Amino acid sequence: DSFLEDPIRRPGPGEPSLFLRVLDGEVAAKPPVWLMRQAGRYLPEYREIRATAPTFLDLCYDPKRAAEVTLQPIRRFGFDAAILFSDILVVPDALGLPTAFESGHGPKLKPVTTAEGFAELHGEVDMGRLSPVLETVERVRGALGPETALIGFCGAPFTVASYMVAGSGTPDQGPARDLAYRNPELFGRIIDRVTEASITYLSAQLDAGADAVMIFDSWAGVLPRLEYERWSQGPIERIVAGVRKRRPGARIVGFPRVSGGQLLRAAESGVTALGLDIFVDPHWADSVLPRALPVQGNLDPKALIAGGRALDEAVDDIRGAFGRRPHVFNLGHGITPDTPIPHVERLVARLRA
Ligand code: 1CP
Repeated sequence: DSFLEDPIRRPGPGEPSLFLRVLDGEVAAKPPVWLMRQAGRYLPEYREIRATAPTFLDLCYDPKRAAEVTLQPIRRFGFDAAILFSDILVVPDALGLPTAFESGHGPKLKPVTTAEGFAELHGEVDMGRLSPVLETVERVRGALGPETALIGFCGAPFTVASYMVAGSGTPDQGPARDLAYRNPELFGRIIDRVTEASITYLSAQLDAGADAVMIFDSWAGVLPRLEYERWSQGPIERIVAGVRKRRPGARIVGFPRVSGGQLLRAAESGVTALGLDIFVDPHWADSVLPRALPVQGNLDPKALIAGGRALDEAVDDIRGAFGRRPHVFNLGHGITPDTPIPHVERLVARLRA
């Protein structure tokens, strides 16, 4: 494969992954780097393959093509980690909830708002439905050298449930928050079903060859303390414990998009490392988080679009803040389609200079 000769890669082909060493507690002189949503529309080679699949979900369930788009950013930029190409909403889909992605309109699911609606879900996640995703993991792991880690993922129960209740994206997950107050018993059953499914699904991804898994809790920040504890923190702790019971030592990265005290709580959930979003001040985070806890993040995707001096300054500020702890460089949110490819190259070159 051409990317094995890429001169910007460190460590060399066949050497152990720097990403995994940092998750295991090493402070690297030059941080490993990957970018959330790194397989995506800013890449012409992604757009070409995306155009051959009728829907986004078809691409997620096509192991050959999903593996190919997972590998594209590794070939082009030599990132230290690949992330499985899929979506957090394949879990509701595999729980029997009709799930679709309409081009340009985001996800559409059949909303679950009543006991009758909940009763239509499968009792357990249908792993047959998810077997193409696990085949993608196997294919990607087989194509990568040991110097590149493979990250699997799922959504956190609150974030996934919020789409199941609303049936689509919303500005602030109002429908899920209302249901959680109005009918906590029903909302709790949805959360529990997703929690169990996530334990099964993440364990299967690790068995298929994922080196680490990430739990995306993109919407936890809309919850006040008591609701956060009940619907976000508790279920994530159960996932961490459940996966580790099956897979002792499993590396699990949390991505709680929360602020202040809840970030400190998230650090206590048992995760191996914490992903930080763009609103977290890296200097503050470094001063309050446990000294040995690895962190990941948290460049503003807008700085990557801007490029030039603004990009360099933002990168150096984050590196400076996290220079004394295990740190994986990443964005604080997903890369967007309008990101110039030369700016991504500039970022990687600066981190490795
Ligand atoms: O072609 C298209 O229209 C599909 C766009 C797309 C892509 C490329 C969606 C729809 N999902 C994805 C991939 C995806 N989603 C990955 C792949 C790995 C990567 O390269 O990083 C991952 C990790 C996700 C995770 C995800 N999906 C999250 C959590 C992270 C985040 O961005 O906050 C969430 C909230 C989703 C739901 C989702 N899927 C897609 C969209 C447009 C959305 C957001 C819907 C909304 O809230 O309006």
